[in-house]
Amino acid sequence: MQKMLGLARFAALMSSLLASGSALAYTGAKWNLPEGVTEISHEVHGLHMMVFWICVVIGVVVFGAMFYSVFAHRKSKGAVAAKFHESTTVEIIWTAIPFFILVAMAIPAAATLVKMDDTRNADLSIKVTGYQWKWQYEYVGEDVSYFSTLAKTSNKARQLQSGVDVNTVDNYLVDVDNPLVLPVGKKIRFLITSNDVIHAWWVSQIAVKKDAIPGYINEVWTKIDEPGTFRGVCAELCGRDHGFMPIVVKALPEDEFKAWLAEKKGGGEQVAAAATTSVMPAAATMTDAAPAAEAPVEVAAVTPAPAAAAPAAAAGKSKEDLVAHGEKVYKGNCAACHQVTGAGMPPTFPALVGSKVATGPKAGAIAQVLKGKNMMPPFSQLSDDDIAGVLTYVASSWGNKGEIVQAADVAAARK
Ligand code: HEC
Ligand SMILES: [Cu+2]
Repeated sequence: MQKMLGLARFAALMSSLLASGSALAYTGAKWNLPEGVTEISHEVHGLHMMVFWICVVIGVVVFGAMFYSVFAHRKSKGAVAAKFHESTTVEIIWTAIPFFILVAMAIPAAATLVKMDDTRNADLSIKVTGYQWKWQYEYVGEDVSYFSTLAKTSNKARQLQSGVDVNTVDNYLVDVDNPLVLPVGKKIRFLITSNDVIHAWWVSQIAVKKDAIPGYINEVWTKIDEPGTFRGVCAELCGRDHGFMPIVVKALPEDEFKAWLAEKKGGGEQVAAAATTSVMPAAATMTDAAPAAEAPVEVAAVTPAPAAAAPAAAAGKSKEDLVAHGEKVYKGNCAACHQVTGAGMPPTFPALVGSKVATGPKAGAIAQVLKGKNMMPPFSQLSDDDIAGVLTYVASSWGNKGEIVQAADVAAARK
């Protein structure tokens, strides 16, 4: 009877602890993982809370049993320790229970992970390139590309003896000059890479955190539910100014985004071409681009192509233009394996000099670049212009005499 009463009291105590615990967890939301503004971020938050509560229950049960035993079977009450060796039953139980708990946590977690990885059918692709110590954003196929660096106000205040009280600076160290502008309600695919060391692009409210690794392109996606400004930071120690390369994402309603993009195109901050050459200096492998082989992603633009580009595409570019553009694309994307000289590194990476595919019918070369082959990753993330340029460059360099490829040919091959 005494024992029963003790247990009941114990249970009451524990349940009241639990109740106050949950109240604390919710009122103290600022200490918790942010819920974010995407379906995935809600799921991640849900998983986090589920695992948290499982841990709480385990903690309470284990420590409860321990404290209860210490208290109820203390020496002063004349408790005598039981003497036994090995209990198969107990061992099976304490192996099986954690096993099932882990499985129960792994099932929903795996489902969310699979969803996170599915970058197919994106409406817009953004290439994110990390630099020491800034980010570059490239709206794939839109001819819009710019750098995003620490806001001047923060940069000034952070200097030694700047005399500025950092508490007076808005969004100190989490503000930038040019935020990444995105449309809400659209599936956005990020192609994340780096130009120098490993960085990581992390904006927790849109549930994106991915390493930016030179020579690799990591894919991740988001679909933002509501307009707003979301802040993040580089999450991989990348050198002296690692703490000074924040990320700001500004999500706009679709029509405002379109207007912004149109203005950006007109405004012409065209650093895209110049930057292409410096991206991915030593691409040895691009394993993460491989899933695209199973499911080639169409880089569908949110906005229609600008009017100016349409006649050009119809008439086609001159060979000189194609070659000039293609050379940059080649050096940025292909030279790592096929070498600047086109000599390749046989036997693994074939020479493009005299290559039957490169100089043969253009359909073959286009297919090779769009879909990849064996060790060659697909390059469907490049724009039609880039692929047309690079293939024309390859077909007419180093003594090669092949066909000119126009963006329209590539567009047709994507269908
Ligand atoms: C990661 C290394 C790698 C990169 C980067 C790469 N390729 Fe390749 N490429 C290969 C490999 C490997 C093959 C041979 C594939 C096979 O036939 O098994 C190949 C084959 C080719 C061929 C056919 C050659 C032949 O005669 O069989 C062409 C054309 C080609 N690549 C063009 C390109 C272009 C254009 C780019 C840049 C957009 C590029 N490659 C980037 C590895 C690469
Ligand atoms: Cu960094």
